[in-house]
Amino acid sequence: MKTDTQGNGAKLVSFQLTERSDIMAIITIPTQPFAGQRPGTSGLRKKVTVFQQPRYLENFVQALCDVLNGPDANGHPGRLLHGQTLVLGGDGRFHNRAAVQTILKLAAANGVARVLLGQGGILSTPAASAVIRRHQTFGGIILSASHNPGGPYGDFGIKYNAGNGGPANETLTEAVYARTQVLTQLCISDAADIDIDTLGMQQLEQMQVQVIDPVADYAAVMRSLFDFDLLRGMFKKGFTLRVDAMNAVGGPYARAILEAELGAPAGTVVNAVPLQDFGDLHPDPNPVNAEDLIAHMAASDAPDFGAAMDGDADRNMVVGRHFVVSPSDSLAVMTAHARLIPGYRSGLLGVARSMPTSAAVDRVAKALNLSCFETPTGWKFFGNLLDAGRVTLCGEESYGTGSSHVREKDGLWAILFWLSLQGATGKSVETLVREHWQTYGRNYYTRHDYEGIAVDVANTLMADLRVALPALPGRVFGQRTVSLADDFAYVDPVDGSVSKNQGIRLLFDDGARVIFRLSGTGTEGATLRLYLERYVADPARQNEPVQLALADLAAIAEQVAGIRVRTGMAGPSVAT
Ligand code: VG1
Ligand code: CO
Repeated sequence: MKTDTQGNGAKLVSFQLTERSDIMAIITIPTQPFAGQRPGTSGLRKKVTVFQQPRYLENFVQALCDVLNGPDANGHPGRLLHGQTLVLGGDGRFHNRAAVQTILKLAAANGVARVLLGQGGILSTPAASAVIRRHQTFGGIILSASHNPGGPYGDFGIKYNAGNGGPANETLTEAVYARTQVLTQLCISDAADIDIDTLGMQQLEQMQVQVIDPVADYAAVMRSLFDFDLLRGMFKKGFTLRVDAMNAVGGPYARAILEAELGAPAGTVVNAVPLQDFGDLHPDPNPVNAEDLIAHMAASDAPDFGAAMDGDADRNMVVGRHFVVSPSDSLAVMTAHARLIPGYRSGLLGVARSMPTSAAVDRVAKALNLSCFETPTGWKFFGNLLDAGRVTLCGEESYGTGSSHVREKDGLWAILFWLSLQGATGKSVETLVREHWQTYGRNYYTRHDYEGIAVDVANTLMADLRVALPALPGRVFGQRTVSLADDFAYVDPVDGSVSKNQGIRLLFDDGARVIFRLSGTGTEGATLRLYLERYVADPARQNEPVQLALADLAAIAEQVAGIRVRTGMAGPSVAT
């Protein structure tokens, strides 16, 4: 051990064995805080060009390591991360490979003993969660901006998942943010890049890097939940499926499980090779972005079942022949039939949905006598409920469903679930949903996104709504009366933590809802999300086009918030 100062200002605090200048060493480098490194709904997401700034990624990861290392008894830097194992991988988007190398060098310098790295730096978000859980690691770092566009001018992202496999809670993400704002130095190895493509063990400083098959652990979890023989039998009998992986990370997982293991014909998974820029597709699986899949499912020779996943393979869209399933309905149908699936044969502990997700699942929960929780948007809020054994299935309106098998939403899991439902009942996607509506009623549902709004316009709109809230209850709009108007706040039933300002909701006396919320995943301007929902019990009135069925609620939203006047937009940029 020796202390020295290098020409670039970096301070050499230790190096190994000899004093040869090419030997790898752990060095400290002075740094300065970057503003705005606060994680949003799901991690820190910024333009690639922002992440490419020298020390931008380094600062965030150093802050994370500092927080994870914790203070010792005297308030000095602690060593909680020392000797621990972390999982590392990402969705393969542009900058993924460079970021992996940087993070490995920081991890090695900050005491991490071992990293389980997905081969090529690849791990889908649910697979990363599965690896953390199966190998009982300290936690993991996931590199993804999920459904955001990729490529050199697209987005990049990073988030930390804890030892339960789930996204860090707000206490931790806030602590990391606070640390980024006072950081003065980085501790990093100056070793050469390692080979991230060859399976097996390598050494980086004192740290072992184990390059692992990104699919193996995840596939093992799927095998434990679903009846693979039943699914194999379906394909043998000619069942047809089209999975659009949108040139994103889900491709290799879907190919390995659906085609190689379950015998679906080659070509069942399309856009199956992950590309750094997603081949210019927007890997957000909704009917607008996955229009090619929608077109195939509307053709005369449509497959029996269609599905798509997003950039990091945690989202799913379920499509039948000529029939698109809303994510909120998907959660409700899955809940109603869960016992048909081996992994859920003994029943569910409870269910949870994010606040803007439709209340369709609430009706199923009531009928099955299950507890049903309403959480803020973002998967991190399901973690405590899952860990405490209070819920088994969770879902969000944004094409996300998942269960206690991991602590992330899971796109391919949802596809296997729906495939299994069709195999077990012999019914089509459309029949399953229509029968569901007949039994439970239909919750017409849509989300209108107003993208690229000026941040101050969006903030003023929300602030004005907050001011208007107290006068809204009792106000009559056409046939409806407002029964409740508030800014959603959540008290976590497990740890009592409080999350405020989670979206403005107007509840009406007929069960309809209008919700306003600002997105927390974008990287440019603000996105206003308007969520509209209306309940119809009468089967004779369940076949209206969705936008038509909700037009009167959209008009109420406009009357209350003045979105068009404020934004100058004639309508939403996306309505799904
Ligand atoms: C969006 C969705 C939210 C989801 C989040 C992360 O957040 O609305 O339901 O959990 O993305 O999904 P926001 O704050 O933009 O509304 V993913 O697949 O992008 O990690
Ligand atoms: Co995602």
